Amino acid sequence: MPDGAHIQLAQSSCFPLQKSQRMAGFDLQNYLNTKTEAVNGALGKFLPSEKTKPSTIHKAMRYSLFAGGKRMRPALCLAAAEACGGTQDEAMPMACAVECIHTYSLIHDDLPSMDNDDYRRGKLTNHKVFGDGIAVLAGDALLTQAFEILTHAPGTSRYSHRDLVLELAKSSGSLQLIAGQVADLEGEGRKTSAAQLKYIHERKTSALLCCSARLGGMGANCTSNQLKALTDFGYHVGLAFQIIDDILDVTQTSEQLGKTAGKDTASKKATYPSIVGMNRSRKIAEKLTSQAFASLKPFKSKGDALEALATYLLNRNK
Ligand code: GRG
Repeated sequence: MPDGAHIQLAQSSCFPLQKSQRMAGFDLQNYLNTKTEAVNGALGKFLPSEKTKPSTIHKAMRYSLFAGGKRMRPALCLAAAEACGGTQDEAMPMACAVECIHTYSLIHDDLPSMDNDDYRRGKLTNHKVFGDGIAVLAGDALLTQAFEILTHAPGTSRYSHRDLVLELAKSSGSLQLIAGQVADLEGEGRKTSAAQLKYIHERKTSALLCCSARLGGMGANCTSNQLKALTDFGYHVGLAFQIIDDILDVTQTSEQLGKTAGKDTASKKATYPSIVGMNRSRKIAEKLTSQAFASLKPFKSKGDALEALATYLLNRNK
């Protein structure tokens, strides 16, 4: 099994949000392990092997892709598909595509010209191992690979293949993911308001998490009401995810996170804890998670995996 296939869930939580009675029987650890293994297997098949020439680029792509990420975006995609009555196999190309986009963004974000990080996913960053040039290309290649993988998702009666491509392109393009990164870069060293920070979080983080859930639903031919519910869910979970990420940067060690901790404080970056304080940040993340739960009502018990994922994302320790 590739590295990182098993994820250890947080043992304790400082958050009061509890699992509902129905959810108490849901084995998220097993769910995540199963999904991660399936996603890693599919990614391994979709990507050219390390031996394929030019082997340096395929080694570099696989190095970061299999470095042990939590696979939250694919898990949300697969869980959303299941909530809408779809199958894992149908949703897999979309789950793999969002993970390729996510990994590309991490490789580029770590470059010296961006966040300049030495560690990611518990390993040296891509450019530290392969050099800046190959790291740029590995990110580019994963971005392109995502759309190639998406061609394996044929579309449904409600959503054409074009709709799926548009969804991924819009979420990762200059109005969303890239826009968030631009605002982040341009905000460095400047006073950032809570509204500006929300703008960054919506685009840098929430957009791709939301897209993951929406693609899962679309691939399962969801109704427009289900798509709206998944959009609300993904948006709120995405914002909560980034606030927790900001909190963990302060409270956890580099070893626990697998990347350099305390960077936001050291670089005087605007974060929720720095703007509204730690307690208020936690309360906001909890409220966002409650709002995400509320969007799941139409799915009844079929939304259990999504609810469990949202709870995990709130309580995670890495
Ligand atoms: C397009 C270069 C470029 C950047 C876009 C996504 C992004 C903006 C930058 C990456 C760094 C960052 C702080 C992103 C915010 C989202 C986030 C918290 C990513 C980390 O996601 P996890 O915790 O990572 O799911 P793993 O490694 O577990 O997959």
